Amino acid sequence: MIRKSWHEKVAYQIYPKSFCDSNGDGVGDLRGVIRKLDYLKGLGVDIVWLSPIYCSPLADQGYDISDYYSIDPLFGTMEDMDELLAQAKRRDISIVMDLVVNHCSDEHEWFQKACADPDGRYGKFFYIRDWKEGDPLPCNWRSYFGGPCWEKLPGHEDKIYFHAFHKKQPDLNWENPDLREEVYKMVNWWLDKGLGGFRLDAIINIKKLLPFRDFPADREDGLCSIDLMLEQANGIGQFLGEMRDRTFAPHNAFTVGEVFNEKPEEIPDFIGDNGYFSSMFDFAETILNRSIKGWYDQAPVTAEQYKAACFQSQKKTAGIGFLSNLIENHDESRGVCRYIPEEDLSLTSKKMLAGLYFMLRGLPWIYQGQELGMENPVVQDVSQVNDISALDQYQVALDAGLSPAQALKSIQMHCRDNARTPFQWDDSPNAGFTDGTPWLPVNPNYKTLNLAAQLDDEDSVYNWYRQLIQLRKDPVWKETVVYGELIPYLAEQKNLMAYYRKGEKTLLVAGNFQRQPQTMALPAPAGEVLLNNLDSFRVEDGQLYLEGYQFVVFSLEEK
Ligand code: TEU
Repeated sequence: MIRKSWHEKVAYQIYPKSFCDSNGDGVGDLRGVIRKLDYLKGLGVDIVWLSPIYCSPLADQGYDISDYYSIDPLFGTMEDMDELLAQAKRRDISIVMDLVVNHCSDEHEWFQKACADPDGRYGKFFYIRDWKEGDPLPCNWRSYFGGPCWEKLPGHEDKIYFHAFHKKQPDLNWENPDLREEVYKMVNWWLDKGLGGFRLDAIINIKKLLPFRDFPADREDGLCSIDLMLEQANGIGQFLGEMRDRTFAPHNAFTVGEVFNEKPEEIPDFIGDNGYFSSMFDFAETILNRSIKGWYDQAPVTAEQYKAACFQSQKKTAGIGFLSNLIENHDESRGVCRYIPEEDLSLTSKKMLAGLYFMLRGLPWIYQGQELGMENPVVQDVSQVNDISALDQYQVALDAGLSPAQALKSIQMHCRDNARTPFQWDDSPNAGFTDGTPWLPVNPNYKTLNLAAQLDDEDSVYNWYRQLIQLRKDPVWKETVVYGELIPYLAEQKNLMAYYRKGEKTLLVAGNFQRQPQTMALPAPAGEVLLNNLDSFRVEDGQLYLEGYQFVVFSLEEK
């Protein structure tokens, strides 16, 4: 595996709408991000991914782009963006944007022109089919946000178009070279401007199984999961390889793919030395216990499952490339609420989870607020829900026979609003996020859980993340933390997640993923303790005593 400079970095995701509002309209903006660059630098961040800030009707919070070349006035201006790029560069921070090219907005000029003339140039940018009332749809795939993937083409009674996500997100036809050229032109335009690279949204969906066809229905609605078509659609590499060669590679851009459902044999093609992307997110933990029936049927993740998923991901990418490791993002619940049982949520358990994923081999990502240990808010009523995906899943739960109270409970864990509540800067009104009314309510726990309270507290989650980052960058340990081989240790021992990192030196990383204490046999005498989320480090007869949720990283003395 060829070593690349970004391997040593630490990456951070900003959800601009909820990060920092500079003008009091209740929505975070680019000037807010600029204002907080020193904060990010102080934390130790090198790469920042901005969720979409392009012009958008915000049907899916900016993942429905109506103009790829403009900034939505809600977030600022192109001058603000240029200043952000310049200011970030000054601090040696690289800015990465979302590249949302599986679909655009139905308000994008391309789609408007396609509606005006479906047989013309722009009609071929989309998947448009003839259809009349009573005909079967070209396929019975269920869109990610519910309902069929087909919608009537505005202005045409006899035509429909395909959308894998919301009906306001028509899919772009990647089979059409003319469309691909437009995409590459746009990508190069941004990279020429000085953008560091892209996070590739929903990219696995750009290759469709054609001709469209039905699969057996998996719910009462007669539709089937779109995952079935992803499994069978081959040949995405032609598009991704072409995009890399025409855009990312000549610019030496950093890219991270949002890739679910990758086929194991394709991993080298995706993230090998000359992969389509620099890296891709590891969603193996994210998708644990997903159910075809919907969110209401999804069981909580156990420590054993979490450990097995991490080790499996590590195994399949060892020696090939770097995964991007995460515990949460703007689509998921807060990791500390997802992977730690509610009754065990504490400073100690939050730090353990942070340590366990951060020390894995790969590029560590921090989602805004994660470094404070931010938690899911408790949704009291469905009328408070903003996320279109959660609203759909609420209905799915009702349709399955759950009561409204049960349905509400069922969407609480996976509602995408969970991680989208405003960043908690301090204990002033609205957590210091805005002087106006925040677009999504601030989590009421901000009075005690906020950055200002954590900055100078050396025991805080924030300072724990700083320690993790410092260790990754420490000249003595860097090679081992970044490149050391990951070898599971005592993988069979229940609720113990431990692994070696073997590089120039040997480290042992261990977390007691349960409330009860347990002991761990040491393979060799412990050397220097580099991280410990508690004070004690007790070894007796070659056994390390670990308190509940204790997490330690230490070197092993060479035998
Ligand atoms: O997500 C794509 C995607 O596959 C997700 O819908 C995922 O299956 C789900 O969120 C898991 O809970 C991306 C963006 O991250 C998301 O915010 C967008 O809504 C979506 O693409 C459409 O652009």
